Amino acid sequence: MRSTGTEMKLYDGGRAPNPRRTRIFLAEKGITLPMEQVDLGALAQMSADYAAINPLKRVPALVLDDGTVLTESIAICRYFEALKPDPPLFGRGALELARVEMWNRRLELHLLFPVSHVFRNSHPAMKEMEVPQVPAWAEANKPRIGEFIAFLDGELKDRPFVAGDAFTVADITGLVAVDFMKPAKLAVPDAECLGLTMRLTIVGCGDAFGSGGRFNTCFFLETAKGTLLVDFGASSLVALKAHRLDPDRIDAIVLSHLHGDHFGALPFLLLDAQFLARRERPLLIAGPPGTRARIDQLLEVFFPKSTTNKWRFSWDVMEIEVGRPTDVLGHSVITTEVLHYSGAPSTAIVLSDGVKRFAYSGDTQWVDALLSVADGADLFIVECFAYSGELPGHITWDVLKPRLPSLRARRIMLTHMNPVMLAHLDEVRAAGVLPAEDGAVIEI
Ligand SMILES: N[C@@H](CCC(=O)N[C@@H](CS)C(=O)NCC(=O)O)C(=O)O
Repeated sequence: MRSTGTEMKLYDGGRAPNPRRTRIFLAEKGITLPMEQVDLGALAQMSADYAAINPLKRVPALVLDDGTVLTESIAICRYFEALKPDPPLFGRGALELARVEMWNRRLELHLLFPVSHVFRNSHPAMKEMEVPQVPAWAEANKPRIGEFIAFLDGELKDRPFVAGDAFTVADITGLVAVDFMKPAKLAVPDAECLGLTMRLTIVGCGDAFGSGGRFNTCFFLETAKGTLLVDFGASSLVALKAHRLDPDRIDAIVLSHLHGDHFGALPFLLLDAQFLARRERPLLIAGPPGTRARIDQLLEVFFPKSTTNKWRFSWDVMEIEVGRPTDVLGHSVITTEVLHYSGAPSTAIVLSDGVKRFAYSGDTQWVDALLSVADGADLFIVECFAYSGELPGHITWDVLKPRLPSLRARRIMLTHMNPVMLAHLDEVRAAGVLPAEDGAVIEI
């Protein structure tokens, strides 16, 4: 199969289980790729454009640089396993390879597929994708799922991972299948037990100037407890909509600092919620001391008298005291002051849902406090505005690179890059660091 594309791209399907398998696999490998969302809710997989890429009209699909198209989530995973064998996720050596294959197939045949049959044959939203829906087939699969889960539970008593001592693709299939039980309305084990607690979508990772066509900073975090954004720069409302992320899903926004490229779209979000989206749910905005006054100024500059609006939904501002652990809708947030002038304290943020830890430098020049911000983080996103030399208020690759070994985070990702820095992403990857990409989705 071939398409006319010229740049490697993954056609992704958001929460759907098979695209998720591939994304989690890529995240474990430390591989980032340009992605395009195929909106299954809008049946975009059925469009003529997408059918030209995958005539089977399913996601995921990977288009290689030469236009070759690979489909089937596990085939795509195998492709990347061959290109980047470490860490080995399909096992190594005859016995391990076979064991991983056995468990992956068991988890597909006895868990993922039955859960999918239940979902596709019973959920009203699937009417147009599963034709005809056969409710009796959904019912027939339900007891099989319970039996297999009980069997799996017994197996997992003596070892940490499904196929042995190491995390493999079989664990990814299991994790995605169990997570898929929720929309299928099957009783799910506690999300925190599954370690599936935080998912990041990069809405924007650009600098203030839109370098590389990237949107301003905005990280979209979904946890078992809610949907939180970190920063909301001037282009972030447009970016959310471009990525088909519904602003109404946002429970809270946490701001690192009060520069336009990190909080400038708040008036547009609030007015969109008021007049277009007709939001009813409350919204919490948390930021450094001074946030309330600066949001009011912003509202008045862009939309005079908007501060006197009679809001149809409640929105509150919480000013986070620097250095004091603060609860934001069940998440623990702790900020650290960094070095970047913004008329109020500029901060780095550590946000945890109790299981996973997300850390972000905010905008800053290098300060040693970033070592403790990164310490123990599952993902540390650090700004790296420029490539060479030293700069006031921002980190450069020259400054960051020698410090990478002392950053004790599971994964490190660069953001907020200017055009020169963006031209050196190969060097970043070679150093084992992920470059952020707008639209990338990462299971933390
Ligand atoms: N075996 C394929 C299955 C792909 C598949 O069924 N994808 C679903 C999302 S999980 C899909 O595209 N569904 C759209 C539809 O059924 O119309 C794989 O592993 O990639």
